[in-house]
Order: sequence, then C-alpha cells, then structure tokens
Amino acid sequence: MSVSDCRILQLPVIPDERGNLSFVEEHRHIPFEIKRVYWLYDVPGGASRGAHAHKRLQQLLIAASGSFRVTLDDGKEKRSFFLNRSYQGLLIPPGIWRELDDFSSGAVCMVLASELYDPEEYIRDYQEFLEFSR
Ligand code: T46
Repeated sequence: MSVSDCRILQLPVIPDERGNLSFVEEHRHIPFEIKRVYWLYDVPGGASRGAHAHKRLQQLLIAASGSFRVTLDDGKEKRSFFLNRSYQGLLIPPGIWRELDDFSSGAVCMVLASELYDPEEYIRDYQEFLEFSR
C-alpha cells in the first residue's frame, strides 16, 4: 500500500435546519466491516498522537468536531491531510505510518476500524516499519 491509496471519502449529508446528519454504512460507504469505533478527545494543544502503523487494520478517520492534521508515510513518500469536516473521512489502508497533530480546541477524532484492538498488530518502531514496508 502507498500513500496514494489513502483518500478522503465524502460521506452522505442530510441537511436539516435542526442540524445536519451524516452516516457511514459498512461495505457501502467504506470498503470494510466496522468491528470497532474509538475516538480521541480532550487532546491538549501541541500534543501529537499516532506514530505507528498497522499490519492489517483499515481505518476511516473523521473529524467529528474541530480539526487536526494527519501525516501519512508509506516508507517512500509522505502525504498530509487536514481534517475539519464531519462529513468527510480519511481512509487509511494497512501498512501506512501515521501521525496526528495540530488538534484544534475541542477536536474529536473518531475512528472506524476493521479489526478489534490487538497490540500485536501495531508497528511502533519506525525502522521496523521501513523493513515491513519494503
Ligand atoms: C490510530 C490513532 C488515530 C485500547 O485499549 N483499545 C483501543 O481500541 C485503542 C485504540 C487503544 N487502547 C489503548 C492502548 C494504549 O494503552 O489506549 C492506549 C492509547 O493508545 P495509542 O497509544 O495507540 O493511541 P494513539 O492515539 O497513538 O493511536 C490511536 C489508535 O491506537 C490508532 O489505531 O490510528 O489513534
């Protein structure tokens, strides 16, 4: 997988004067079954998250509130996305190193994931990641 396989998906929007609504359906809007949902919140100014890759996990990252930057790295090339719309999701296939930073106040990063939590599935060492990506 390469950073060119990572892309922004436009999710459905139901506009409503009471407030808008967006949704995601597995295999329809995203190409995997959703096994887990988690979210990052109350991120202090200047903090960064991530700095790892996944061996099998696919994810969709959504800025459910506020904004943040996601920098992706396939071992050869880097690509940055700034997420600030709750109707967009960043699709990240396996084997991509990611770092999240520049969180706005009140930002919520919601993640839809294709696998249950498994610490063995993470690559947290960058040199190991480079070997894995070769
Ligand atoms: C990712 C970014 C965007 C659990 O016990 N269950 C879970 O489902 C998750 C996601 C984490 N944890 C535990 C494992 C660690 O002790 O929560 C702690 C913090 O996890 P981590 O250091 O992996 O957090 P981030 O923000 O660096 O990464 C997380 C996800 O792990 C990762 O998949 O892509 O958010």
